[in-house]
Amino acid sequence: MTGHVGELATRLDDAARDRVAEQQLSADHDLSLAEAYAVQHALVSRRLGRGETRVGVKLGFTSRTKAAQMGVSEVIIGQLTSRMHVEEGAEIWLGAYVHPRVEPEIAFRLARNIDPQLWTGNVTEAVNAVAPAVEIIDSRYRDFRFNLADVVADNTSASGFVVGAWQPLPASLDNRGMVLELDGRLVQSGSSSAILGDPLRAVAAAIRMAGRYDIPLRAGDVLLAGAGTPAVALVSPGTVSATVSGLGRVRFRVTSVR
Ligand code: OOG
Ligand code: MG
Repeated sequence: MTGHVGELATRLDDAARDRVAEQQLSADHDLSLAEAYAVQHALVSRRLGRGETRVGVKLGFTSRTKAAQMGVSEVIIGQLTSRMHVEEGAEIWLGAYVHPRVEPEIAFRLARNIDPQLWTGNVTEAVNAVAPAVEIIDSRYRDFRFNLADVVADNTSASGFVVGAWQPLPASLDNRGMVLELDGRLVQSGSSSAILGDPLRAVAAAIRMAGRYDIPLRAGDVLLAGAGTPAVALVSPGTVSATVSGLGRVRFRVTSVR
């Protein structure tokens, strides 16, 4: 590869730290998917080196409307760290981000450490709880634009996540309404079936992809299945909430003053 994995990871890490959008890596690097995941690992390692811990994984582009919004058509996996976790009801500061967006998600909790090579394919053995969630994505790239390798290298725009009350896994999770509201105003609505036809399929997809790209899966980890609708830009203070029918609502606040 021309350029170095560590150097590219530093570029993206600095962009997040300085909250200044960076030029797409694809402008001067033709990264393969494997190289892009190597950059993602280096980026996450930098966070771990600062004392953050790995707390889960997330899928991207599991929903067609979401993939269409970004012009990317392949499912990707990213890594969640402790610093990205936002408590339900807590307040985030807009100034901490480059150009944040929010999207309604479904979160699963891993029931055990999973070795993808040994996994039997039984979803109910892999996860033991589900919750409504909001993902805060924040591309480190200019204009929130990227190709597949760019967004993989940038840890799939992972920036924050808020998880509501955990509950036992119901028999089915498809065909559930998913709604995103800003200050009580409906801004997106969709169905959980948009997520790979059934969000439970996201569990299998995440395990497969974690195996392929060497991402650990541990008991208690959060697994974000991917947005059920396109994302919405977060530009002003207020309250963000996501509701998933039958799973309830999760809420947090946004402020423009520190
Ligand atoms: C990439 C992340 C996609 C999802 O839920 O589909 C994603 C992006 O859109 O910036 O998190
Ligand atoms: Mg997402």
